[in-house]
Amino acid sequence: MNTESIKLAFIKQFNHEPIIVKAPGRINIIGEHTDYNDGYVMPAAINKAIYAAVSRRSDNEIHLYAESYSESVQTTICNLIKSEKSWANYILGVADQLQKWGYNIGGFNLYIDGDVPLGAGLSSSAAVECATAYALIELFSLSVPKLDIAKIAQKAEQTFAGVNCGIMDQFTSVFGKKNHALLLDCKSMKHEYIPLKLDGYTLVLLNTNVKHALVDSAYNRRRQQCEQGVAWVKAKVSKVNTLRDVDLKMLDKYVKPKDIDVYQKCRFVIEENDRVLQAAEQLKNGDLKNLGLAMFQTHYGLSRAYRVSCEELDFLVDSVKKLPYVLGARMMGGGFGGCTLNIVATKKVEEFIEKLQKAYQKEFLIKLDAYEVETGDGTKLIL
Ligand code: GAF
Repeated sequence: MNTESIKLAFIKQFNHEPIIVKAPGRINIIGEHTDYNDGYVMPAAINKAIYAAVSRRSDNEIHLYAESYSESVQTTICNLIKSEKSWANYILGVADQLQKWGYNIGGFNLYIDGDVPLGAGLSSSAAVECATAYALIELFSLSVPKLDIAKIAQKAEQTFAGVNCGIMDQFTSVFGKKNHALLLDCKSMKHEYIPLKLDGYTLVLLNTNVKHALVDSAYNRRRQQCEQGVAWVKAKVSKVNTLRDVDLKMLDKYVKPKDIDVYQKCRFVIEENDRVLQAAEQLKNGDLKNLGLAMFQTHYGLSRAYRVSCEELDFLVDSVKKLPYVLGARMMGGGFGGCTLNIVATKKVEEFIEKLQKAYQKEFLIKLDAYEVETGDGTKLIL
């Protein structure tokens, strides 16, 4: 996929010259389901991206075309409501939010394509939102701070896609930096770039190619449970506002007696925040061995306590635990399918992929896709 081919496809569709924006997908090294709890995350942008090509229209209409679906949607900027086509909602949601934030936009043509695998937990949706936001900002010469671009994109996902997501995916798509992980404090929104030095090791994604039903409602339910836990603590300790302010003692005292399920979920988040801070130090010190162990612990917690894993993800993580050349592995993103992230000795990557593909095919009769991950830069104008 390159700038020229996207430009030509746009011209074929709309008969105009476009400007083009590229927004990356992301991996998350550690810090899962912590972002909407004001916690810590450590993701990185990847070299797979969504491209949005746009041009102005002289009327108030919005004409969209998605290459991956060979589908188009048309509406107007005065009638921004949810579409039946879910891909269009990520774009319309952003146009709606820009207006709600007080930015003036006119009619536009938008063509979208990309190589972020869809539904694989690599944040293709956040990449679509960030690409759209950035493209419209350029097209209508708006001045929007970078952090607000991420927030507008996040709000679009919440309102038009119905997922009450945190800020991690959109933040990473906007702020990502090649060869670096991002340590983000989702409470203060302060971030730090940590060089991703993997001497002799490679990050490999294994895509289960499954996405189990009701992912969005299960995600929203987890968030509600965390909020319920906070409410029970807050009733006794008024200074508490999010799980970030809660410690394990408070949890044991005020949440455990009320609901063991809510307790386990809150506990996972508090422990995961600690793991992220330790993992950041481990990465800085080149201690990949302990970083890998932390990833296994995160997976265990996501599977048993937070309960957002599935058979296929658990199988992949369990299968690699025994391999001496794999330092760590875990499911990534919202859960219930998508990819596992693995730290694998570079010289064993081929053997690793072949082995897992065979085992997975045998167990589930499903093809396992595998990608070696490279990091990439955040959202930018490329034409
Ligand atoms: C999804 C959400 F979009 C993120 O905000 C984050 O909560 C993640 O799941 C889980 O860590 O990707």
